[in-house]
Amino acid sequence: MAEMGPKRSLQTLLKVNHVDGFDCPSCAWGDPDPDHRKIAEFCENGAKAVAWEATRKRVDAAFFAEHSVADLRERDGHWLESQGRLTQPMHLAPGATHYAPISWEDALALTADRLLGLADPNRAVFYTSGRTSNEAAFLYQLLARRLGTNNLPDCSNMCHESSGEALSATIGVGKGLITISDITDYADLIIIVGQNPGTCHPRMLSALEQAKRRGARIIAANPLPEAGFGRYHNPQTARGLVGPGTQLADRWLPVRINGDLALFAGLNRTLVDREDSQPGSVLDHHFIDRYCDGFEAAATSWRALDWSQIETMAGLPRRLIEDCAADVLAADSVIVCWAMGLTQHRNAVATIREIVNFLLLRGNIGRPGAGPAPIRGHSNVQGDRSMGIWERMPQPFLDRLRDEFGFDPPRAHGLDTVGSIKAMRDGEVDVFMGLGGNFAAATPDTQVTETALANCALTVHVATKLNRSHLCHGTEALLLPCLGRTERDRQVSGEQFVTVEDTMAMVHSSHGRLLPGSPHLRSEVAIVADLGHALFGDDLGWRGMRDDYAVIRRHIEHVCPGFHAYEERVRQPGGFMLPRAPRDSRTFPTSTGKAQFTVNPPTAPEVPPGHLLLTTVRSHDQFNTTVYGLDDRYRGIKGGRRVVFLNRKDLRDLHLHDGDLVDLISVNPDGERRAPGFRAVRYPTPRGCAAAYYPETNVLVALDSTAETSNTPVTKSIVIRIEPSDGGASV
Ligand SMILES: Nc1nc2c(c(=O)[nH]1)N[C@H]1C(S)=C(S)[C@@H](COP(=O)(O)OP(=O)(O)OC[C@H]3O[C@@H](n4cnc5c(=O)[nH]c(N)nc54)[C@H](O)[C@@H]3O)O[C@H]1N2
Ligand SMILES: Nc1nc2c(c(=O)[nH]1)N[C@H]1C(S)=C(S)[C@@H](COP(=O)(O)OP(=O)(O)OC[C@H]3O[C@@H](n4cnc5c(=O)[nH]c(N)nc54)[C@H](O)[C@@H]3O)O[C@H]1N2
Ligand SMILES: [Mo]
Repeated sequence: MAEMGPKRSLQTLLKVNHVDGFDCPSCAWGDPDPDHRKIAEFCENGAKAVAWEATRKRVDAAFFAEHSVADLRERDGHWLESQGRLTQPMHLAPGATHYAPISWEDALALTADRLLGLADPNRAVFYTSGRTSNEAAFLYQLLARRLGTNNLPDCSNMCHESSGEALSATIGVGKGLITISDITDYADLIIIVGQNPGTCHPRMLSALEQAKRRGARIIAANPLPEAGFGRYHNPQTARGLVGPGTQLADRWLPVRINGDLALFAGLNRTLVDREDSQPGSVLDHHFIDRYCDGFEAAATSWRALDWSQIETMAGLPRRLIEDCAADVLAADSVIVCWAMGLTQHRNAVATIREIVNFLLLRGNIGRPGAGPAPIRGHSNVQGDRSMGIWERMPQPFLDRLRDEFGFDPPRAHGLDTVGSIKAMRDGEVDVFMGLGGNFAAATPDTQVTETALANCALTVHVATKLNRSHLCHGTEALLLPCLGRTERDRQVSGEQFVTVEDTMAMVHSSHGRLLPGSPHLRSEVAIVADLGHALFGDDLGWRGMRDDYAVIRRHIEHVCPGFHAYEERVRQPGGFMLPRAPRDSRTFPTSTGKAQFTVNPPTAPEVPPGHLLLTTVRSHDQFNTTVYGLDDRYRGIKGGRRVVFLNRKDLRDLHLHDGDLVDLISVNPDGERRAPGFRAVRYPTPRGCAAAYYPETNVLVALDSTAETSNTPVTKSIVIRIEPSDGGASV
């Protein structure tokens, strides 16, 4: 209410996730079918995201005249975004101290001029954050490839890339296989690993509550006892407001940070042992024989596992793992949900492959209430990938793009997020463009990344609000303000809607309802289309695509698999579901045509004596680098974000007390990195395991520290040392 005022609040919030409204700009959780939606189909954090965008505060030309870039660099991210919405294009001239107004035409001409002047199109990088609509994303990748580069890094490189890698290699499709009704109506057992739905996907709790009422069991594996797993009061039912609440998780496994591969290997070992002693009682032999390859090698590796090693790595006693296996055996259908607690480790891809093994053993794929469920982060991060935002799109996609538009897209793989930072650092990039996001704050090795961005000749950001990345500028910089999800988008042919895909692969439309925050704002689609026109004239029909987004959807229909009759189907209430062959027909489009069992020996980061493993998490008052406030209600933190959660015994061993000020020092092959001034908080983390908030901790993550094959920065298992602080830093 403070951000939007009462009338605007009601007008806006009652349109969130409704058939005639807009898709919530927060997380990627799906919507119930149109008949089952509530009047208020949003959560507390969705409301914050909407209010943040629909605020009445403005960052206009006067603001930039008042604040130099150097001034603004002294402010934290929370302050920057709190100043309000960007209102008009701004330009930072070479050597200038302040951003100054520029016309749209000049801004786009300048960008086009620099891009056309590149010695090689691969000296440009086009970053995307996952809030971008399908239409804007499709145009953006088209623009990059028309220019001649596959340098399309995105936030997914830091997010579910490991899930995509593991799932494509084993089941042939890089997406999750479930829908909401698999949870609410069918699953007997739901395992939630490395995910904090209470904060990050709050509407998932309603689905879990329904599953519980039907008798499903829930297991949570998490080093932290997250609030959502305990007593849950559904704020949207009368019972939830007054009743005793539901205990959501039947079992909580306080796994060690990065102990999940060992945990699932231990579970698989237990299942195979039981099968060996009672043949035919555990495994789905029909499924394994007919649909899978590689079972024998995997089974042999499990039989050879050493239990004491598993217990140490997982930080869990064998008994507990065997109890879980008993839950698994009692369940006809099992879903495993996961998020960043699994994807941001060195062995992340192996861990997720091991989860696939676990599901394959009992045929928990391709039937109701079963399957892998990577729960995506940004509201359209999955859609952006479907549209071709990826530095490594498969050749058939590029062929279709060629056939549709009549130019030959580049074939060599482009740069991902970490690759882009390295290339910028090494002076191999001249132009960085960001379609949303906060590249400087979200990526690892903050100091290196900020210097890397400064190495560019031109940095261009399409954004709704001011953030750190806009202040880590190249020699010259542009800030291009765009419409948000909540706002009306009017083009020549009339009012437009955009489309998005949620984590359940449901594609639906999103209609902004508010008047734009400033008359100068342009839609992301219009900005990209106009840049395309400035670059190439109307060769690919950029104008027509800008004027009527249905024209873009017609192209998408021809280029992106699963989008036939796009316009018609997306206009149906609730939209349509994209095909996922393993779910639909137990077809596995892998290289062998079968689902692959894999061998994944458990590994764990080496932690020298006196050191700890640090995981970086989100508070209840933030959306990624957007910090709404300084509290984390569910974890009992108030008024500050520079805190480090530590086990009681670790505190004692370090001769520290709750409330002491400490520095965090990460230990990397190329040297140490320090994050000063954190308040120690006693917390029930496992021994040797610490937690602190992201993005403040990204200074600690070495650029070279990435997951095997997915190249995702290792932000959830950082080896650190803790020292008393000299008190020099702010808290
Ligand atoms: N309110 C809110 N919603 C969001 C976001 C937000 O910032 N705020 N971000 C969005 C985005 S982009 C994403 S990707 C998702 C992120 O959603 P999550 O992945 O749920 O968010 P994180 O805070 O990164 O939390 C990871 C969880 O994994 C646990 N964890 C950490 N290390 C390990 C480990 O080694 N093993 C296991 N088993 N667990 C571990 C942490 O304790 C925490 O509960 O949320 C989306 N939704
Ligand atoms: N240490 C650590 N690092 C992490 C993570 C972690 O768990 N730990 N998580 C990683 C993950 S999962 C992710 S997804 C990334 C997130 O990385 P990003 O997606 O790059 O970051 P966000 O903070 O989501 O971006 C916020 C900015 O987006 C802009 N914005 C908001 N809405 C819109 C819009 O509608 N259009 C446009 N054009 N701009 C908009 C605003 O200017 C806002 O400041 O961070 C990663 N980094
Ligand atoms: Mo994410």
